[in-house]
Amino acid sequence: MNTAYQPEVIEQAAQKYWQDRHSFEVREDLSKEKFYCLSMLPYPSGELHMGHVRNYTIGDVISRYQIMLGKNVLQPMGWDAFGLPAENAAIQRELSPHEWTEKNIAKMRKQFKQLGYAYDWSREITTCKPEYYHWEQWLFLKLYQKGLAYKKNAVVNWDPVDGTVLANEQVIDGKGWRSGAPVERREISQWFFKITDYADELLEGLQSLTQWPEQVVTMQRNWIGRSEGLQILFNLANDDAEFLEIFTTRPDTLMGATYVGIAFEHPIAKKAANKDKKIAKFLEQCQHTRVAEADIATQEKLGIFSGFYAIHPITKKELPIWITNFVLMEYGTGAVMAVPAHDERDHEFATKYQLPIVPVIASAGKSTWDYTKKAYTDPGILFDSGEFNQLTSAEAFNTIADYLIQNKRGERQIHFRLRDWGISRQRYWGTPIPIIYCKECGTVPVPEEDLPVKLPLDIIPTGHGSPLAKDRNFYRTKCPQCGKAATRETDTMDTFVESSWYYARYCCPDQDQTMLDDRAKYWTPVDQYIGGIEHAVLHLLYARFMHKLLRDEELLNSNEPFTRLLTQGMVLKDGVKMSKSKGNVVQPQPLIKKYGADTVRLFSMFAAPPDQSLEWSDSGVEGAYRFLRRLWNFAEEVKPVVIQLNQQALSHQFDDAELLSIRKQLHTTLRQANQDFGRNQFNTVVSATMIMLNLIIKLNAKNPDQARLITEGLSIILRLLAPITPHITHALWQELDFGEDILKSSWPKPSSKATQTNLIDLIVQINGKLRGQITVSHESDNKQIEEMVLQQENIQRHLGDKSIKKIVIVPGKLINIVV
Ligand code: ANZ
Ligand code: ZN
Repeated sequence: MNTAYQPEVIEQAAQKYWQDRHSFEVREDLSKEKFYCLSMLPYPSGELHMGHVRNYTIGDVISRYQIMLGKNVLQPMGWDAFGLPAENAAIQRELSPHEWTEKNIAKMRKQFKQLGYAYDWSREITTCKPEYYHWEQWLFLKLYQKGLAYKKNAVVNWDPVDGTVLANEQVIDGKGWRSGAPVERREISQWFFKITDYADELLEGLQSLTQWPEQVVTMQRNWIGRSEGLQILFNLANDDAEFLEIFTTRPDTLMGATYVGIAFEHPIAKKAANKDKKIAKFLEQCQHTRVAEADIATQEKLGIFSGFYAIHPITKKELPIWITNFVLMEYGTGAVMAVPAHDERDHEFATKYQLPIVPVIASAGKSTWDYTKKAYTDPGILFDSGEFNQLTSAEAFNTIADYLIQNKRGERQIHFRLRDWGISRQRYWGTPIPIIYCKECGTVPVPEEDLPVKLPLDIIPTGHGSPLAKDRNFYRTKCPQCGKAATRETDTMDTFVESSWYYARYCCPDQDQTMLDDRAKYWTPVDQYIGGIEHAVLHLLYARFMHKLLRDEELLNSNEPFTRLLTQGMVLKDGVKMSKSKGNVVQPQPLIKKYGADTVRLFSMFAAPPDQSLEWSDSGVEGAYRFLRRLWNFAEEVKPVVIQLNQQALSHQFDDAELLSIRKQLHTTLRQANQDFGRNQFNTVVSATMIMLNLIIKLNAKNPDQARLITEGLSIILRLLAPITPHITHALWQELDFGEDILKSSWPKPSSKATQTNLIDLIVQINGKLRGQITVSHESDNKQIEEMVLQQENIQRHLGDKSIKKIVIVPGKLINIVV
């Protein structure tokens, strides 16, 4: 009796099979090659969306494929459980973030299990648990000892009504998200990790990441932003003792400098403001409209003349000093020599404020470039530059640099765009920073043996003030040095800290004596990491930094955390990103219910290559389901014959040309599919299995030779699909008696004998028009070939009842039927 395809039944059975046998729980095993496959851990929002499904299915396909290749595969899962959404939800619903988070995790874990992901659940990590953040605090102390964690003043968004610091996401159009009050910028003391100490290594390490998307490597390189240049000293006019330093990467343009630009926080700007109310007002305005660094380039350029002049170090001319909103205080020296003829920003500003534009560089001596319209920013040859005329930009860089250095007016410098990582958050739902403040002893680190500093769980934040400062039990403590009353740090750590080392902790999640043990050295680096492109810069950079810190603590023994990176494309609906805010989210849950997890997995792998965006399509899901049902029904139909044959099929000698040809197609398709698996191109693997099914479904199972080919074909299709649709393939593998556990079967290899048969493909034409193709044996004579061609269904259709005048055969090439 044939059974119908019932995804619910077979999926539950397969999941139970894996669970009972602990199929995905792994240990270190030196006899096997290890493979660590990791998908970025989710934030437990409570809702699984198609973006998650796609991400986690890609990781699961890769893991299962590697298992079938015989490797020792680790694929863990956990929860990035600290963070603002929990706190916001708690404020809105008046329940503790802890409760909210726990509930969401339970919901999502259940959904993950329904999707059949091959996770080693015994290693599950929840970052808001003390067992986890204990070691983060421990590392903080190590970094503090080394001076790699330190405190300095930094600006925050301050909501004056709620009396609280706001995250950037909580500032909407310059106003607090709850109070609606205009947000102020306040400077407060905060904790930083000294990532800049590792800037050079983080940059150089990029060269070893040959299996990362180039785009991500470029983004990281730009973020680190190494610039070689010159710091130049300018004296101020009317005051020999006063000077100003600028940083430039283009000393070759020095003779074209027409003004100096300074940041509004620059000391000279402050000095100017003391003398002039208009300037003071301008500074205040800058303070309020400050934007993110990324937007500086596009915002309207504003400025005001400071009243001061700088003296050009070579021409001794007086250059006006302008206070501007496009020079950053945090970069270089907070001051630039402006060369409007050769820099776009300087040009835009000079045009707006009618400052002179003096060109000094052209592609070949003098040029036809209209410098009043647009800056010429390429290197070139110098003119109107006195003794430096005729030098190339590169030569001039060095000549001018040497000249200024000799005159003690210049210094070669390397600057990085990268800033130290501000890890302080003035929030409740995060890892407490293990620091105590004592009136007598100052800043005192919590002793290691007092860790973890536990976050109180029973707080329901109100959105006013700092919740941790209000919790007396937490806030008030004793100084570990003098024993007197002291207070705890109420800042918590940026949640990026937890997600920058979790991959290592999965290797030894039960270790309670230290942060990482030798198991972490066995499993790391992660062989394949999968996640969204939105993490291209920060998360990946922080994890790379953390990896180096852990290596320097001798807890790890490699230089980079992730060997190969796949950034999956977005899921779109009608061309726009599927997202809650757009209201176009498709929930996976109802689809799993209707079609089963295998269909959802198959669709998300088939619809596009993993790194490209995927357009959602209901009919595509329907199509995926139909394919699986067709596979199931066919397998059920041929089951009795397959069970009889499945032990011998592979060694059989076929001599029928048509069967040989089909077998050749099966194996060439398999060869391509295997290549595609290797390069994570799963959509074409799926189409390969569709082609294969089409090839064998036409065969007649009653014919013993054809039945053998059906058996071989099915065994290949099932194994190719096993990583993608693990449940149906698990069930059919057993049903057809191929073995007990398809994951333990060997990966199918194309037979070179099958693909190198002495078969040739001939084109079939009717009156010179291409009408088909046939495969014949090398040995077939013309008569046999003619017979075969005329039997072809599509040829018969084209011929209809027309009478054949003659058949021309060009050996090895084509057959032309003349009618
Ligand atoms: C003169 C000049 C002429 C410049 C020219 C460029 C082109 P990167 O490559 O990013 O390091 N600059 C320096 N400090 C700055 C700051 N704090 N805020 C904004 N801009 C600043 O850029 C270095 C260049 O950016 C420097 O070289 C300086 O302008 C500007 F034809 O100096 B340049
Ligand atoms: Zn003390």
